[in-house]
Amino acid sequence: MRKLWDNKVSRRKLLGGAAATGAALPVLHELIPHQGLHGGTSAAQAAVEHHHQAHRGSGHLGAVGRVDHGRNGFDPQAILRDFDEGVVKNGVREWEIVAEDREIEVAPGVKYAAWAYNGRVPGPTLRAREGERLRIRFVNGSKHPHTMHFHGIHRDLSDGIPGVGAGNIGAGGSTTYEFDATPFGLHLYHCHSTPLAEHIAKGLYGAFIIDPKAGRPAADELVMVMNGFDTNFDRSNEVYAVNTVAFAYMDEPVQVRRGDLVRIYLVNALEFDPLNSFHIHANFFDYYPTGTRLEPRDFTDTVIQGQGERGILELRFPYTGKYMFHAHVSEFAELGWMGFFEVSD
Ligand SMILES: [Cu+2]
Repeated sequence: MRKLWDNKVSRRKLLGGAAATGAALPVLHELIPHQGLHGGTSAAQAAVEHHHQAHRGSGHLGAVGRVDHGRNGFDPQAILRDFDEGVVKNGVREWEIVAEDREIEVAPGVKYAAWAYNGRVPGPTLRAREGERLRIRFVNGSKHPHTMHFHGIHRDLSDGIPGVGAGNIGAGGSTTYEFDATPFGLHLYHCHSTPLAEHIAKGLYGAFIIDPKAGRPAADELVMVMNGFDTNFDRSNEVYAVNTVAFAYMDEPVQVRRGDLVRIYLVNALEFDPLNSFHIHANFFDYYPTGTRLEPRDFTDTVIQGQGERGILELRFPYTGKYMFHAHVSEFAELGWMGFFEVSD
C-alpha cells in the first residue's frame, strides 16, 4: 500500500484551513505537495486537478490519466445496470459469493488495498422477488475473517454476525446463509466482522434489492452505491464516489433518454462520515425511503442518508443536455462524489 500523505495533513485540515481563506481550491492546490502528480497522487490533488481541468473545459484528469477499469476488474458504467439475480434451483434462488483481498484504483493513481465480494466494490447487486427462498453460499478467499450480514427479516442464525450461527468465517472457510426475501425494498448486505467500520470501509458491501411481488413499473434502472475510501487510515475519507471510482460519471456521464422513467437504487455505504446526500440539478424526483412502500414520501431534489440508509428515486428528464448530480455535502463533491447525466432523444 503506497503511503499517500507523507506530511500527515488530513484532508479535513486542508479543507478547513482553505475554507477560512475563502478560496478553497486554489489554496488546497498550493498546500498539497505536487511531486505525486507524475507518480502517486493524493485524492485531494486529484480533486483539485479535476476541478482545474473542468474549468479549462478540457474534460477530465488529463494530468494524471484515468482509472484503469480493466485492471480493477469492474467498471462503474457497468455496475450501474448490473443486477445479479443468481440461479433458481428447485424453487430456491442461489448465489455464490467469494470474498477476496484486492488492490483497486479509486481515483487516477490512487490505489487502495480493498476487500471485495466477487471481485468488485461495491459487491454484486443481488436481486430477488418478495417471498422467495434465498440461499447464499459464502466462501472466504481473503486472508481475514469475514461474514455476510443481510438486512431484512430473518432468523438470528442467518444474520451473519460473529458469535451467532456460523459466526466469523475464517480464511479459506465457507458457510451458507438461507432466509426468505422479505420485506420488499432496497436493502444492503455487508461484512459484520470486527472492527466493523474497517470491514465495511474496505469494500465489503453491496445493494440487495427485493422486488415487490407485483414488480415495479418498467424503468431504466440504475444502482448507485455511495462510498468513500480512507486511503491513509486516519478514519476519515480522502476519496468519495458513487460506485467506487471518483468522478467516474464526470468522465463518462450516465446516459439516459429524455422522457424515460429513470429509477435509481441509492445506497449509502459510507463509513466514518455520519451523513451523505444526493442532489440533482435542474430536476426533482419521487423518493421512496428504503423502497418499502409503493407511494413516494417526498418530491424533492436532495435527499440525505445516514450510514446504511438507502432509498429509491424515480424521475424523468424533460430536456436533453447534461445535468449534474452530486453530494450536497460540498466537501464530498470536491473529493470525487459528483457526476453528470447526459440526456438524449
Ligand atoms: Cu470482513
